[in-house]
Amino acid sequence: ATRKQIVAGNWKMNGSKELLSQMSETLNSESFQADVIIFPPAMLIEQAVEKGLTVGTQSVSEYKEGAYTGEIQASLASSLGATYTLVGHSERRALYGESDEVVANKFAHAQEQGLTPILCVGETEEERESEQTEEVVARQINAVIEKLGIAALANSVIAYEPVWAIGTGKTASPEQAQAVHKFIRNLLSEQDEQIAKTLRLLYGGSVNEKNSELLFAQEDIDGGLIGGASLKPENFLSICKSAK
Ligand code: G2H
Repeated sequence: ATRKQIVAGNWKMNGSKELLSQMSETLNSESFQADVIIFPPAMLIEQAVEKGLTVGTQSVSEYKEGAYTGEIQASLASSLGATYTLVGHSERRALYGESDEVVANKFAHAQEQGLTPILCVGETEEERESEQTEEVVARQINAVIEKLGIAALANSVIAYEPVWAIGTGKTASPEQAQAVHKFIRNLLSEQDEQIAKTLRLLYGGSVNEKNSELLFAQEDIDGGLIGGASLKPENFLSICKSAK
């Protein structure tokens, strides 16, 4: 594929100033074919930007400002130099009750404030076993398209993360992942062929330095969203190098 791949490291609620220093030293001493993005805890965003990294937030509020204690403000993140945000990560959906509608609102607001959203979608184990994978993924993507129109996806990224593969050590096989990625690309091409061709689709869920190369070599997989393995500079470096 001609799409430039992305390797995104989602630290979740992990890491420290020290890890940020080690990570930036490791990454800054190399150059990559892929775009490498770090999603540290929000409090480290400014320092990560100062160290020359491309940075995103793990979540953003759907609101512009106001009485929303503890939320992350998109405009402020953007003014500190963040350029991406995750929206609808499965942990936000499952642990913080983010519905498809809330995720669509966050997607819209992030774009308004100049952040590129990475929309996370994926089925649970139960949904996969009852053969609802495609239905669930289509519903999650269509919630954004119905609210904003297909054109809004032009400046975005989608990450397919099967919930059963997240932090469990169980990775989708390259064939399983490719099948869902192809389904997503076909779904988009029914509405806009150009967007379907250019939109970058990441795979997430227990990606590590051993399985990344084969996953990233699949036709419709344009890189990965990495959790656990993004906390170890050497492992993350290998993953970044395996992307094209
Ligand atoms: C999925 C992924 C990163 P991990 O949440 O978003 O985490 O690689 O630890 O499964």
